[in-house]
Amino acid sequence: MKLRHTVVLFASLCLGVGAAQAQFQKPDDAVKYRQSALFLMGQHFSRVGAMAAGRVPFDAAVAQENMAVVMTVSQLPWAGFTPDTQDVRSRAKPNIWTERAKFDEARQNALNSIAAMNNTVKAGDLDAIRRAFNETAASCKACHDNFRN
Ligand code: ASC
Repeated sequence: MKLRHTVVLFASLCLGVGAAQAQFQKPDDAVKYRQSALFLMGQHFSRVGAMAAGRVPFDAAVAQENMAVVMTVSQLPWAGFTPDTQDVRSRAKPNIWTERAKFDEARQNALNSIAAMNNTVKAGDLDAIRRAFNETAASCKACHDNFRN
């Protein structure tokens, strides 16, 4: 099952971000899709975080590669938050759908911080990366606090 998710996500990435607009065969697939994308974002974001926190040595090229993945994959989860997934068991809170404008704003804040952090990572100043990482992590957390159980 895990492998199948990975294959689906990989195929979607190959097709480009437009694939994020794809219809899902069933609500369960939409949930798996968004969870897979958010899981990958977390994996790659935290690799940069480990450098920002000094847990692993800073390597500019590795940081850039990881941020490039975060930039691409962060386009994907949102298409999986379809209203028909409200009955699927997950940590998503119902106010995602009742306060959609607020949810979309939280998403945009996160995407903006990710883009700003990507520029910082490209520039390579570790102190600035640390600040950008903290801001991005705060934007992830704000969305989780409001919209995730
Ligand atoms: C991460 C990750 C998140 C965010 C969040 C920030 O590395 O996987 O979901 O940062 O924990 O508070």
